Amino acid sequence: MFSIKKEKKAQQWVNKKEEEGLNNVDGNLTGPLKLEGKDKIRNLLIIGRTGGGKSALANVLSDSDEFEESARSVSKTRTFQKKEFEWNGVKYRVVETDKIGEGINFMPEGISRILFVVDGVFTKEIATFIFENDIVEYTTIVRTKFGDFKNKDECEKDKQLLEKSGSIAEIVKFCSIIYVDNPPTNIIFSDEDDVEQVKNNRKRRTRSKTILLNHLETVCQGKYYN
Ligand SMILES: Nc1nc2c(ncn2[C@@H]2O[C@H](COP(=O)(O)OP(=O)(O)O)[C@@H](O)[C@H]2O)c(=O)[nH]1
Ligand SMILES: [Mg+2]
Repeated sequence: MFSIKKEKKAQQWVNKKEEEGLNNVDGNLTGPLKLEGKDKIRNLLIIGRTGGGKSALANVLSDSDEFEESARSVSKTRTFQKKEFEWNGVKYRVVETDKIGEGINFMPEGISRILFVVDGVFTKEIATFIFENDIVEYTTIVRTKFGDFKNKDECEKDKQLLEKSGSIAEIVKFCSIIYVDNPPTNIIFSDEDDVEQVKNNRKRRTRSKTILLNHLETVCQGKYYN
């Protein structure tokens, strides 16, 4: 639950940001960014519940199938798995982990961005986790399995609903939210329909990748978590 103390902390944080004059453009904080060289690797830490789509997202970003995706209920996420890739001449390292603390230890250069995968309802627990760990500024909420991800109006409607939802509203206002859909491409073909389905799913993944990396290009400017 969101305690009064937490809400106070949240409010203080918001006040501080407003005093600093940081504006909230399209959900992204713009502030005095410390620009780093292009060679500096940007670490992306993917966190979120089991089955939310962390491995799928890691594969989509790094154009691979090395992260094991599973529709089964038992977690397939290894405690820590990483892969490097490049986008528009910038190097990234994507890391999937269950434990945020471990992720930090494995990345000496620090974390450029935390990708918090949310595949359904944005709960108070998620908001509390983000506040408790003081990661509001470094977090992008990646809403996976969002069928209408290509439709700007639908994404905007969802965002507006979240911004009106009580104690999680402030978090939503200050974290960026990106909508994607990364449907499975590891289906065992039974017929022609499956072949078509996978073709289409690949296209959706490519589109999701572009949306997310365009966003990361603007927010990962050497702003590190630690
Ligand atoms: N339709 C759809 N399915 C997804 C999406 N992301 C993941 N999945 C599927 O959801 C299941 C769990 O995904 P996985 O990446 O293994 O979750 P993890 O436990 O968080 O690593 C797999 O069957 C994925 O193919 C998505 O954005 N859309
Ligand atoms: Mg996984």
